[in-house]
Amino acid sequence: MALRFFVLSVIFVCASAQIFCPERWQNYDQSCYKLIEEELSWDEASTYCQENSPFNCGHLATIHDDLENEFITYVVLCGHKVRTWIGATDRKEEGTFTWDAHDQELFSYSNWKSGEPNNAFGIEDCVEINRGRLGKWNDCK
Ligand SMILES: [Ca+2]
Ligand SMILES: [Ca+2]
Repeated sequence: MALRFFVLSVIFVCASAQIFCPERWQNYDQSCYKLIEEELSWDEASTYCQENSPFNCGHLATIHDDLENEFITYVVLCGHKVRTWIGATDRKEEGTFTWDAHDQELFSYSNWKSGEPNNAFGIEDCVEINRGRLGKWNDCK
């Protein structure tokens, strides 16, 4: 049975120039972020983010460098500190992680916990943040 975690959602703002995030969303770089505290599977979380963003361009959080990882870690800690999905998955090809959905973004950064990703029991294809250590990633189901 799939574990159900809270979701960290990111929305990409479609317009360039200055970014004004909606109320209760947080701005970082060119994006707006919001921690969604619902118990959802990774698939449900992905769908939720796509269907519940103000500009219809939301998706699970993607992370591209240490500073962004720190920002996301901080956003998650403002919630109830439960397990939280990010948008990475290796569903298409085992061991090759990519970002969810309409992401042409390269998977060029990762912050795995020591020993991860381990694809435990051969079924771990989605990624959570803050597992074991702050800011660290784990593949899970
Ligand atoms: Ca896997
Ligand atoms: Ca794992």
